[in-house]
Amino acid sequence: MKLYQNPYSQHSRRVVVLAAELGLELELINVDVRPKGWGGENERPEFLAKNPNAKVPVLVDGELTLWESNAIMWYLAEGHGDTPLWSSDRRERAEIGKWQLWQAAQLSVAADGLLSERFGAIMGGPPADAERVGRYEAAFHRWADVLDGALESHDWLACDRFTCADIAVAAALMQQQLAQLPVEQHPATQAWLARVQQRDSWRSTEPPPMPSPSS
Ligand SMILES: N[C@@H](CCC(=O)N[C@@H](CS)C(=O)NCC(=O)O)C(=O)O
Repeated sequence: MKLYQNPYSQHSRRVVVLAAELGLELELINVDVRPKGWGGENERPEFLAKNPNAKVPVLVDGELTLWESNAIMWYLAEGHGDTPLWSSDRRERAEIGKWQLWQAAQLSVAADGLLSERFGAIMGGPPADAERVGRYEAAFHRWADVLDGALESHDWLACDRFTCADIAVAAALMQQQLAQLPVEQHPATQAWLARVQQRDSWRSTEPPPMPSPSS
């Protein structure tokens, strides 16, 4: 199986961490991903044929070409057979999937927004817009409060064990430093993130230091 991805992308990372947890070999193909209009490989016709959204990750498994990181996670987890990271029980699947959908719809929007404001400025884009940063930060705190609430009395997000839910949500926070995500103001979330980051699957998939804007 081939995964078109970028090592600094939160959406790619959740798939790569899951593959490491499952002991799955994926052929990683790095895509130079840039915002629309910046001439990235993600805008080339051959990539758009795989994902018309011009986004990573994309999994290619024989005849199947699949985009959306959480759909890829479900495909890999189900293909692996019985794994505690996912479930054959429909209630558990719903509980785990709920967090993955929440990550995509809520948390990642705030985290990606802060990253694009702050990192975009470093990369030569327009300076961060204070009003937009304020809105994304307020949204980030709102969603991190939800995480704190779930994690105050539980070590993991779903089913009282480490699952796809923890991988998907933790990956959304992978650019904590660069995006200046205020995770430290959310103690239960910070402690849980440290637990995820101690896992071999997280450590072994850590991206190399970010190249400087001039290189
Ligand atoms: N919901 C998508 C989000 C994918 C996404 O936003 N990927 C970013 C990289 S982290 C991307 O390729 N951005 C390029 C663009 O938006 O033009 C998923 O979970 O796969």
